Amino acid sequence: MELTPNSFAMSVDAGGILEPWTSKIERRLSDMAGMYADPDAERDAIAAGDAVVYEVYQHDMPNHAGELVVCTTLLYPGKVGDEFFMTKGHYHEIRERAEVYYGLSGEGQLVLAKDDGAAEAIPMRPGTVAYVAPCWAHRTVNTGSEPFVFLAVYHGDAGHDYGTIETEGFPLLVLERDGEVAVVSRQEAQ
Ligand code: S6P
Ligand code: ZN
Repeated sequence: MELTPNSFAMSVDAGGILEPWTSKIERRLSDMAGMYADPDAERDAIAAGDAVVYEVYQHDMPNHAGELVVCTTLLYPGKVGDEFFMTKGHYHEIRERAEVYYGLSGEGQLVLAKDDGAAEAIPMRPGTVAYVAPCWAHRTVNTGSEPFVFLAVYHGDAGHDYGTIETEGFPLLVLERDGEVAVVSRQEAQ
């Protein structure tokens, strides 16, 4: 496999878009159907316009542990019922692959979970550098009223396992309760 031969610079523009990007992901509510806690609110939100929840601008790299993939995520503000807009969330296919998140604008929570049931949430704002340790699934949630934008850096061979989260979900939900941001266990929310 050919490794990236030369060093180079990237930049993030005022709108949070990484330049130059080589691939873009756009996810709407319908692309993550079944992931929000309130199925009726989710169905209504999809019927009411199926909003774009987030976009990812990525500079792809060779699939090699020695490479680092860089990308920005623009997670839009919104709610499904009382649950804030969020990413699908994933484990890395190679579980031991860590990741770094760097908050650029807006505010949110980084929700983390491990397959032994451990879970936690790290608040993120501009300037926050969050270390996603090996073996932790991760999801971000926009708890503000502006786009929550962050940069991520991860190993070229990490891969993404979405299926485990699609089946099991996260143990923690991020909800608006009495006008406040509340991180609650899924059992407590039901
Ligand atoms: C990649 C990294 C992020 C997410 C992005 C979208 O390892 O964690 O770039 O891909 O925030 O989230 P998701 O869960 O749909 O990939
Ligand atoms: Zn990741």
